[in-house]
Amino acid sequence: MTIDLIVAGGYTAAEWQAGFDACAAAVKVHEVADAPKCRYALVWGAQPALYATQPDLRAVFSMGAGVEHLLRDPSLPAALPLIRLEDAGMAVQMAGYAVWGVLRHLRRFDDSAAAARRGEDWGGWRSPPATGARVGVMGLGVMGQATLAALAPLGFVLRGWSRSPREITGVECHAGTAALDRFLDGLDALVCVLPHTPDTENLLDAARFARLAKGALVLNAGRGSLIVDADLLAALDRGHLGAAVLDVFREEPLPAGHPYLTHPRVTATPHIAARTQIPLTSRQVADKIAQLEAGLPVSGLVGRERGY
Ligand code: NDP
Ligand code: OXD
Repeated sequence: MTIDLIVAGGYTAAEWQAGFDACAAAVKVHEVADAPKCRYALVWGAQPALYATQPDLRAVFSMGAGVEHLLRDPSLPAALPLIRLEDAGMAVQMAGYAVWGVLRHLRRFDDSAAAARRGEDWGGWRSPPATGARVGVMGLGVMGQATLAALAPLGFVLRGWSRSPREITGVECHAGTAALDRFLDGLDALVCVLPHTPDTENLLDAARFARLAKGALVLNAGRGSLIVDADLLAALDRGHLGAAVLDVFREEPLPAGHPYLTHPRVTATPHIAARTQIPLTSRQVADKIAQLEAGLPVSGLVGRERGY
C-alpha cells in the first residue's frame, strides 16, 4: 500500500520523492498546497497552513535532529507525536566539524599558516601537539557521542555533559545543572551540541565562560539561543577566550554587519556543520512509517515536556 506523505520546508517534494523512490519505499510525496489527506508529514520550520487542513495526521517527522522549530509552532496540535531525525548521516558530519574546529584552535594551525605567510622561521615550533588538552562536549546524544568518538583517538582528556547520567568509556561524564561548573572548569575547548529547550536557552553566559581555561575555544553547533552573544564577545575581547567557532545563531542568516561576521577571533559558518541527507533520511522515515503502520513503537519520539 502506498502511503501519502506531506512535506513542508527545506527541500522540494520532487527532491524527497526521488529519495523515497531511491530506497524503493512505497511513499507518495505531496506539497502542502495540493496534498490529499495524509497520515504523515515531514517538516522543517513552523507550518501555519499545514495542520488545520490535515486532520488525519498520525505523526510529524522533523527533517532535522533539532525540533524547536516544530515546537514553537502554535498551530501544531498538542497530541500529535513528533519524531526527530536520528543521525541519518549527520553525526559523521558533526564529528568532522568539531574535530576541525578543535584541532585548528588547539594546534594553532591558523597561527602557523600566518607565520608561514609572513615568511617566519620554518624551524620555529608553532603547532603544539595539544595532547592532554581538556575538551568537553555538551550534549551526549547522537551528535555528542559521535563527536566524542572522533575526538577520542587524538589524545585529549575528554569530558561530557548531559541532562541524565551517561557512561562513556574514556570520557569523564557529568550530568545536570549542579555538575555544570565541574564539567566546565579549566576546559581548553568546549564543544556544544545541545538542543534548544527552555532549560538550555542562554546557558552559556559570562559566568560559564569564566570557568573555561584562559585562551579556550568555544564551538557551538547546537543552537544559537544557547549563547549570550554579548557575553561571548566580551570574553573574547577581554582575551579570556581565545576563539569561537559558531555554526548556529539566534537569527539565521546572520544579518549583515553582525559582529560575529567581522570579529577576528570568531569563525562563523552558515549552519552547515551537519546537513540533512535526503537518501538516508528518506530510508529512516520510510522505515518508521512502516513500523507505525504495523502498530509498533518507533525511536526518536520527542518528549514535549523536556523539549527535545
Ligand atoms: P539528542 O536528542 O540525541 O541529544 C541531545 C543531548 O542533549 C542529550 O544528551 C541530552 O541529555 C542533552 N540535553 C538536553 N537538554 C539538556 C539539559 N537541559 N542539560 C543537559 N543536557 C541536555 O540530539 P542530537 O545529538 O541528535 O542533536 C543535538 C542538537 O544538535 C539538535 O537538537 C540540534 O539543535 C543540533 N544540530 C545541529 C546541526 C547543525 O548543522 N548545526 C545538525 C544536527 C543537529 P540526555 O542524554 O540526558 O537526554
Ligand atoms: C538539525 C540541523 O537540527 O540541521 O538537524 O540543525
